[in-house]
Amino acid sequence: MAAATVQPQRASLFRHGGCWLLLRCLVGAALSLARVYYYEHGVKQPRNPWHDGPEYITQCPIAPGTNFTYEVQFTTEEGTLWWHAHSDWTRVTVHGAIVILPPERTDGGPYPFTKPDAEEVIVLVFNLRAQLFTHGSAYTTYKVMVEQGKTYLLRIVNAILDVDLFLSVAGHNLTPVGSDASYVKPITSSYIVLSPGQTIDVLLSADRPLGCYYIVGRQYSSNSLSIVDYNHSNVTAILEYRGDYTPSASPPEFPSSTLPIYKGNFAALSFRERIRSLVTGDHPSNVPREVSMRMFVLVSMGVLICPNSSCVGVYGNRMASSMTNFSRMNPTTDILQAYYRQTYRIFILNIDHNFTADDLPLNVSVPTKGRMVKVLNFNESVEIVFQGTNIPDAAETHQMHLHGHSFYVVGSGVGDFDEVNDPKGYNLVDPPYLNTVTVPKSGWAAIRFAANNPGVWFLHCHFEKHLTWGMETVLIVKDGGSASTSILPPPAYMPPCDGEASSLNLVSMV
Ligand SMILES: [Cu+2]
Repeated sequence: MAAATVQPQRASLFRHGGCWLLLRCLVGAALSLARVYYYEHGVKQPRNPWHDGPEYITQCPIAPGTNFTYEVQFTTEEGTLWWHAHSDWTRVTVHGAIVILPPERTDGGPYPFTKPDAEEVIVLVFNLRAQLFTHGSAYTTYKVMVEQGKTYLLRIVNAILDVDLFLSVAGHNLTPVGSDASYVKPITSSYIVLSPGQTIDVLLSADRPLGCYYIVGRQYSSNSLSIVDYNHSNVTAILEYRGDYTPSASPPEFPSSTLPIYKGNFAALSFRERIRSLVTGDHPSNVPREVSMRMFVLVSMGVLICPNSSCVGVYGNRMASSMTNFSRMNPTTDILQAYYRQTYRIFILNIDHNFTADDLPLNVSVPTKGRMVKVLNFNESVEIVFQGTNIPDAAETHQMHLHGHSFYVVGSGVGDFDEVNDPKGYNLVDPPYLNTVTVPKSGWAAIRFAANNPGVWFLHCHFEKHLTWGMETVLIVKDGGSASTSILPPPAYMPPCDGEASSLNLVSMV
């Protein structure tokens, strides 16, 4: 039985662009059962992967009773990001918003849009009654109080583990002005959609009669109903006008006509198609026009074969997910230390990628377990096309998130990527600049970025179950040949690892 709430901010860290933040993580008794890692989602951390956080990628666990201080440097980010634990599924409750204001001003400006009268941070979570860890207002309906005639900036974070979410406010339009801490062209929409890991900043004008209006989130379910049913509950909060009036005895107005249906594929695609970078003199687009490294990356569900069909997944096997037919497994030490100390070897395995054939090759539905990496030269101009599959009848969206970089989403579509014709439709003018891209169900998404941040950076699906099942890899960006283009030395203390592999064996993914 599920109950759902819209969660107000748990913790917000307000800083200005170009500044540093020290985030001290003390692992005490409350978290003694879990060894944790923290991660500042979307913060680029230039040359400093030591303070990025994901488990066995850039560090080993912070043991109970110990602490580790993260240095967080904000550079180009402006808007809303968030931080969360990055170990197993602990981020379900260990998270909070980060608000990065424009530089040099302390009054919240200058924004490249009409200055709002007030701001509100909303972190979206689903609370299951079966879960022990809930927030303070878990079972109460959250209220956003507004005054008639004023404009509000809602900073919305999707912190849900595995659910894309539609959100609509009864009687009110929403105007996105930023996403993933990058400004976007203002558009007027009656709803938004955002995937786990994504943030959207929207303006809302309180221009309706005094009263109460529901803010409603609803799962956008891209699964096949034959595989997974969707969550039928709605996530609700109330937009309440202040003023001298007698509230109606009736329930608040519900956004019945504007909130998309659960299976609203078209609504999700059409909203995302409208999101474009702002592109002004102060906020230019630097999308790479030429590409020096092109990667085609299959993102797929699959199974690991269990002896005698002894597992509870499909046909008695164990569920898995993969990138380019490899399902990632964690090492016993972290890849960053192995890279920095040069105690690793990279192997190349050739795996057939012909997943579009009618007679599917076994290695697509049964991925190979491996520790994948892709090594990139400094400042390489990279294009990655993520291609979703429908194996085994498990097509759904994937939310591919890259650490250490934001990227331009230059194109996306449904069906198989056409390498001849689809690039002709790329948006190289004002593509959105994000850190998490949603790959449409049974479709593809293309991103471009300059690999200008030396280090070891996690690339993974932000659906937590897919990450756990192996839809993850690592990009290693090599040093650029000078001190200012090289990875920083490690801090004096890094949490120790259980095992120190003399040589870590890795697999090149493409
Ligand atoms: Cu996924």
